[in-house]
Amino acid sequence: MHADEHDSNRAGFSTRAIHHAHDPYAGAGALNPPLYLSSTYTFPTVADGSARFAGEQPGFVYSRVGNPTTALLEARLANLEGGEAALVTASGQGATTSLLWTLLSAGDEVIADKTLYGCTFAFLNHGLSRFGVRVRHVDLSDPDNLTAALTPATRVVLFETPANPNMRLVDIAAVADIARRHGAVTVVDNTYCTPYLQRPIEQGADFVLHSATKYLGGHGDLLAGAIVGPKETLDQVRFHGLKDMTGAVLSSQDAFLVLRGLKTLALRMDRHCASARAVAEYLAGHARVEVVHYPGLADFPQHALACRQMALPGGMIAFELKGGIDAGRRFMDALRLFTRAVSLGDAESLAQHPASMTHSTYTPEQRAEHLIGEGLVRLSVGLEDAGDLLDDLRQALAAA
Ligand code: 3LM
Repeated sequence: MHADEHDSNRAGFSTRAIHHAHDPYAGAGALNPPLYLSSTYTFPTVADGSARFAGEQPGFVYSRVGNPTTALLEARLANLEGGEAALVTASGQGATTSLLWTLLSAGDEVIADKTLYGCTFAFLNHGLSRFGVRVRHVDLSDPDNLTAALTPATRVVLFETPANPNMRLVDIAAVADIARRHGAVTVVDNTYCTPYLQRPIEQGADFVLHSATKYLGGHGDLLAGAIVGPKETLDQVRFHGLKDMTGAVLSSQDAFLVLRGLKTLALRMDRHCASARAVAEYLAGHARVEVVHYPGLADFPQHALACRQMALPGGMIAFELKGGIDAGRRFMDALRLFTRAVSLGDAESLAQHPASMTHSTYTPEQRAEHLIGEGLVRLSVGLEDAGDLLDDLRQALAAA
């Protein structure tokens, strides 16, 4: 197939994840897109170089601004998220910081959900707030709270859904609608879902953030991030936030690996979700388990929203054992197949303790205020055989 035959949004998700924007018959006829290892690009004449710097001529200049391999990844991610354009970065953290440094100035205000990944929380509260940006945390699981909290200074509304680590959901369409009517932009961190499960821009959000380190790359062998949104603003992020302020540029080798990961994204997500459902149901029925937070469970408080907003309930689970964190520690130390590590979305199933690991950037008081339980255990359900995962949980729960 030539590239233009399957670029349209009529093609299915996996077809686009594998083919979009690369013509294997072009150039050398390579099935896989070339990996461009070049920091700089040539100008046929000084006039051409000047025109490229001025943005008046297409073409590459320097890889801090763009590279053909990262450009293909950007085209593919924009297509899969249903956005106008994308910009890839050296990490998810680089995506968050490059976007927010570009959108915000001193005197502006960010309204963020209660629960955020620990380093996003730290960037807002220990970073941006030192530069005259006001940060307020509001429980966005009830959109009416946003209506009450917005002020004329509110420029950005930021949230994750499901939130890392406690799995609270936010109604993207409702929150984006309220924010837009007040002149604020909505930024959704879609790391937990990927565009295979949830496409926030189609629901009214302005920007999507990703840690592509997770499911998009899918193999735990790289760090990468992405921003998807309107081209005009992403050009500002590229030429200012990324080029001048953060420099958090993705290497083309890692872009190549993310492109490889995307080819199997749908297959992997189906498997992650099916196994996570089996794990969540097993835990929910276990006498030693206090509570399980998984959007696919019928008694999950926001189950109806999950069914409406997510194609499948995802591969992440949070739960608490009876006996709190002491029991949780014994359980985690007894795991043999689940691996004790942070991060998520890898082939390997991972277990971690948010309060002392991913969310240790919050003080204990802040964790309480932000609904992050001290005893919470987080699982990223991987791609191993589900029966083996359940066997491991069974023996570790017995040991706890
Ligand atoms: C983690 N999370 O284990 P990178 N947004 C979300 C995330 O979960 C993350 C980022 C952004 C974890 C990483 S903790 C030390 C390890 C929702 C990362 C940041 O910069 O690519 O790590 O993405 O929850």
